[in-house]
Amino acid sequence: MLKKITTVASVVLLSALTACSSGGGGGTAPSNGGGTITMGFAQVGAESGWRTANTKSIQDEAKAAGIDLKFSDAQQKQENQIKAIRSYIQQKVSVIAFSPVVETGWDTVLLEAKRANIPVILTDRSIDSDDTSLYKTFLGSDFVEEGRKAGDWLVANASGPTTVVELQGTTGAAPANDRKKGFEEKIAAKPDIKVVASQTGDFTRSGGKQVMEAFLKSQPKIDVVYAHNDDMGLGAIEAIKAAGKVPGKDIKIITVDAVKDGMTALANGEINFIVECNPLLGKQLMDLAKKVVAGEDVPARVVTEEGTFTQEQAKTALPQRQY
Ligand code: GZL
Repeated sequence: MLKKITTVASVVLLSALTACSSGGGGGTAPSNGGGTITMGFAQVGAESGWRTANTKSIQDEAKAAGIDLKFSDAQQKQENQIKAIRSYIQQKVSVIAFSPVVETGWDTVLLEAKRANIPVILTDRSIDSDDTSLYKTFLGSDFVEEGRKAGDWLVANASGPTTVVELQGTTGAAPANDRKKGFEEKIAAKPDIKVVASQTGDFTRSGGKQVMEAFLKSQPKIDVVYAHNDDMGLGAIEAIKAAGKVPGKDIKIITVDAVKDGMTALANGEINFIVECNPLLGKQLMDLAKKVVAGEDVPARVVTEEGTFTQEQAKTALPQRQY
């Protein structure tokens, strides 16, 4: 079980990793002749509060930067993202940016973009490819570090045998793979902490609720829920309440994102700890796009800044939260 919750404030500020981009994009980026930059953006979907905030940031910052944005929502289907990227290639946009719904299966379409001399920027999620020339840079969080922060909190706050159920993100997605990896790395320090069940809830509230209902039926004892995002954690809260238990007390909950609904549940004591994942990537993306189109070098990797929140910190932070 968990010891009395202690508050551990930890804000880790990660700055851009400086390294010349190894990404080629097939020679220099198409000359834009100083005209309006057009960006084709293939978004994952609208599956969570985080995604909604991320989309708004991209649309608002494109407008502010004077970049003509072509935007598509793939409803979390890789084939739809690939179709969107192909349409941007046909439209001869200046630059393509996207958040890959899963890590694999991108080399063919990104090679088509490279041959069309259209530079590609990865945002939010990365891909698992040996060919780093397929994209200019990857702007987004370190998901393994996010998993480590969640695991560190549990190790610091658990005592004695502690059973954990895990609500994983979308199968094959970088945040799902990496948040699991970082969490497991840290809880290995305390063998008394055991993940007894782990299943995807696809980053959605309904998915988190359905999986948690099944866990509550199949698991004799659950001390902690580790949800890869707030939305699945909020779905789990509904299931826990319907089972007559008190979320945040009978069953502790750790989530990732720190969107408003999650932070509200944290401040109310229904969630115990949240690791922030910053969705406000729009400004950095537009700055990177201008450099890439101008043929300037950009860092191969830009890590976003983000922290963590305890229940006390959420009460203070909530009024200032933008999303
Ligand atoms: C993380 C992002 C994840 C969020 C989820 O950067 O890809 O996808 O954590 C979202 O809320 O659905």
